[in-house]
Amino acid sequence: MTIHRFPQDFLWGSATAAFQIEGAALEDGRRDSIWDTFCRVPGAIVNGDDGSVACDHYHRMPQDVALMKELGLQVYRFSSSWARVRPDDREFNPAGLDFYSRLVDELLGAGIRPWITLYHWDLPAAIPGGWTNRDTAHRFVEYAEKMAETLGDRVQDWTTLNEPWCSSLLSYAGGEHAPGHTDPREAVAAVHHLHLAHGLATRRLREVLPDDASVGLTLNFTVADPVDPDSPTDREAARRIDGLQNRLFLDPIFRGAYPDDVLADLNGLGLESHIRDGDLETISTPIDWLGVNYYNGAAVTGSPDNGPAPSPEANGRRVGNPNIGSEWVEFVPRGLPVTDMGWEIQPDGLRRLLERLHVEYTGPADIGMYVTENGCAMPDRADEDGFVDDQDRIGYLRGHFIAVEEAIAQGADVRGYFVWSLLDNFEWAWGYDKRFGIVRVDYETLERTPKASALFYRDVIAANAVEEE
Ligand code: GBH
Repeated sequence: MTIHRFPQDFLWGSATAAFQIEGAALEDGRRDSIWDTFCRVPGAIVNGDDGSVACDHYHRMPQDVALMKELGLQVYRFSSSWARVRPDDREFNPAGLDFYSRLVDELLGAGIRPWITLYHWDLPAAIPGGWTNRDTAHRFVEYAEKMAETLGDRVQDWTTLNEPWCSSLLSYAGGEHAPGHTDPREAVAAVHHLHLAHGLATRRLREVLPDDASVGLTLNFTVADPVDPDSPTDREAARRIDGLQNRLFLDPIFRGAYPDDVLADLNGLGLESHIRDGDLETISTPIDWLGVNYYNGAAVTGSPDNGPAPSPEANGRRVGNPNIGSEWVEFVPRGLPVTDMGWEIQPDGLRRLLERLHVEYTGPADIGMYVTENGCAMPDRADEDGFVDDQDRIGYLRGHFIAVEEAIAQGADVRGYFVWSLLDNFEWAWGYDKRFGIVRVDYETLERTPKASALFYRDVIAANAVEEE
């Protein structure tokens, strides 16, 4: 039996996001975020679900932290809700700030390192124009500064944005995420303004935070393989998806420039018109680490002559196509096993991704990586005690842990891993239908029950090693 051992100071944790778990949507001064309003749009969310109660984490936070401690988590990645902290985009809300302060104290008391993300998609609805408006980047800096002043004495690890691909292309062109628009020109404006928000906030955080603070951001990646590696059009499809979903976000940050080939693919959508002098210097302010979210691989094909491919499915309905300028690219299943999301299970994609990022981006910048999200929705079935024997999720996690260890053995500087997610929670357009947790949540009673995967994860953390099956 092969045992894969992790470096001694490797960090093991789990991740959540405010809107997906907190609930208490209109309590203690919180106001609508764009996700609260989007949930009211008929048909936007499966079953008409919303975030008003979610996992009720806002009221059950101390018990949830106790649960993390039981599982042996060393670090907890959570997000703060901008709409709770500065509800109307005017005064800051003391009760909102106090919640995150109490959460941090609870974590530190339990010996768990707090890892904060400032933006996991719950933009205050009161901000005019959302991310199409350049001014939103400046509003974000004010919010980031306030959070740093409030928590900077206790929180070392700061993330500006989670997955700007989702908050730009999937939200303003794909229409699957709030605000649910399908306008490619709005999407490129959002891309640039999110980048700007990240760069400006990184600079401000460094001014406000103590010297040993660490600032980075989390991107989501698609490892796109050509269906036929010998087909020039399939290779072109793979280049385009890599450009649009990966390099469009990596290059401004690591190289201070948008990639030329992607600008050409987006020709006519006006991305350049949003760039002002100095923006790219700001955006490429050095970061201390890169957060890597990886869920699945994808095989791509298609041809511009075929016209637009059907857009990826949102929640059983087709909306816009997030692959702007490359709408003809088609994602095709290649017969691998899939999760309950229909996403193919391909741990080797994670190994390849980490090795590539190390060689092309984080290595040259001399920074490390963290896998800030990885996990799966599975068709869980609970027994009468609420226990889920999720051997399928264990298999998924085991395969991806091994992939991370193999990447490290090949020289990739990966310093930690966070399972998505601690709890079953509000899975965006899919509502409560899809369950990503290693802990089951009964949405009737809100009771939490660790699944078999949580117990497996506890053992992996304790051993700092994973066995091949
Ligand atoms: C993350 O986003 C989020 O950060 C988190 O909040 C969320 O709950 C979690 O993942 C689970 O969804 O074209 O079919 O190959 C996920 C980002 C981007 C991952 C699109 C899957 C491609 C699917 N997703 N990606 S496909």
